[in-house]
Amino acid sequence: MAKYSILSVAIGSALMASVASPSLSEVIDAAKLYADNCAECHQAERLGGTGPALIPQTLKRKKAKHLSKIISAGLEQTQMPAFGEDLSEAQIAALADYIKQPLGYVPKWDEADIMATREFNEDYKPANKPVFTGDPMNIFIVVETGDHHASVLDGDTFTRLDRFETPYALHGGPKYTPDGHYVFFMSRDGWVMKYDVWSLQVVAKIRVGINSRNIAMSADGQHLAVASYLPHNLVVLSTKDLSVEKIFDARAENGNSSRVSAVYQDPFHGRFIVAFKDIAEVWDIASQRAKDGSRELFDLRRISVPEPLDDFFFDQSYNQLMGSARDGKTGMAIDMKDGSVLGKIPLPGFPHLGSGISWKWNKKTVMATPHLREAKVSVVDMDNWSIVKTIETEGPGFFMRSHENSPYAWSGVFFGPNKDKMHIIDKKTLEIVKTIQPIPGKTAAHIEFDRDGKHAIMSIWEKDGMIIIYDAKTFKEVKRMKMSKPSGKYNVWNKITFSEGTSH
Ligand code: DHE
Repeated sequence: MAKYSILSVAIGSALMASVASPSLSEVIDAAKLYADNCAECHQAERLGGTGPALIPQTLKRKKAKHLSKIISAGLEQTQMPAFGEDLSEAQIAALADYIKQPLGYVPKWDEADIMATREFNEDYKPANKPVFTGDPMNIFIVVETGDHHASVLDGDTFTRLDRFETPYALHGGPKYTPDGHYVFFMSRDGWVMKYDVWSLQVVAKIRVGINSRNIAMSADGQHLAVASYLPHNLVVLSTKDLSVEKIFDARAENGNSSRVSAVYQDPFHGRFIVAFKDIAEVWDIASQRAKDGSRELFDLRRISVPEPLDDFFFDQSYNQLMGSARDGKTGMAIDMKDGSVLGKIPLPGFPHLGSGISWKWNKKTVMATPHLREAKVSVVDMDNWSIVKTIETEGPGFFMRSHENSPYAWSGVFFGPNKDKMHIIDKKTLEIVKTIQPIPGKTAAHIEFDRDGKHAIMSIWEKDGMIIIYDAKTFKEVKRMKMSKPSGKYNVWNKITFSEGTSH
């Protein structure tokens, strides 16, 4: 595997002045400390360079105490040095506080800025067929966020075919081209990386946003859309060479600007569907020219909705979507034709619709979603958008998975004292039939099935973690493989066929 060098980013001129911490600036000049010690790698305005962006959107829930520890001791397996000997405790605390301050403006990051970051792997050699003997449709990608790598696994033998460095802090599912040949990753810092699954090599990468949310592949595999909070936009790249094809400024009809929450592929209508954080619109963007000529490529159709909705779930036809309202208590079903409300669903406890799955139940289709703040899984009838059942769990969850060939749905407890537990739900009775606790005290999260649904693969979401492969029928362990905080796992077949048991 060729070595892939990290790009040093030319950001500079596009940016504006930083915001100092008022509380600490009287005593310690945190902005100067930052400029002297951090700016070289993390960029003068904290937007990221060879090191990640140091802004609240990227640092997320990391507490100042935790950040102080990193500044003081450095980070293993990265180029982040330890400043504990050079800076006082108070200076380190001031820096930790400083990087948690909001930017206070929306940074510019235009086509020229984006294209200046594109880097091809010079050692990349394409292959006209897979260089491995296993089934290319049963390949898994495992994202390992512990040390920012990804592993490629043969899904028949569960052996590792490759392991490579990814950009820092990937988020959301990687997206495959429809033939499973290439896969694209996105990091919270807006880096998009293209990887060739057949030749097992990184192809190229490019920084599309400053703080990005997720990516979506067009049905024809030609275009990749990238949703960002910073700047407020949706960028479409060519999947061939990662060049910018189109930038949509995220502005409502009335001119209001918004963060873009997420972008989704609708495989049946040849379109991207875009969710916004701050404006009451959903966008439908043609991801291919309509055969009857009724829509040009990238034609934008705005759908007005009653309030900002994000975190979508779609019915299997993609004619209706379910979004969560800002209050974190309600789901809203929307007709994609005109934005009319088909139903309001009481979902208190912050449902995570993006993790929802669906299946046939009593001749209907139901969807099930975990909740980020409450210990329950809600099961919703997708014909009339009513709650069929609320399943009590041992703690709030994040991810859920099943497979067409499995009678069970697996749903992990992600938060709280029972985060080491995984529930297995019977899709017929809607009852928990088993709760497993693979390693007490270690977070058990995120399941993915293999192509045939015979095995369920679980993450032990810890730095010294692993994946555990289970027989999906008997729930017996088949194999363990060490991994560094394995987050999501993504099977080529389940992804490209839009399996109802997996997130899309
Ligand atoms: Fe995610 C998917 C939004 C926090 C790990 N997450 C998604 C998707 C959305 C989303 C919209 C679907 C995108 C896709 O795959 O194309 N996530 C959000 C949030 O709004 C939230 C709650 C807050 C935020 O800061 O963004 C959030 N997510 C997290 C985390 O804290 C997680 C656990 C750790 C991390 O990596 O940041 C996390 N999210 C994931 C993963 C997926 C994901 C692993 C892909 C799941 C899949 O199976 O497809």
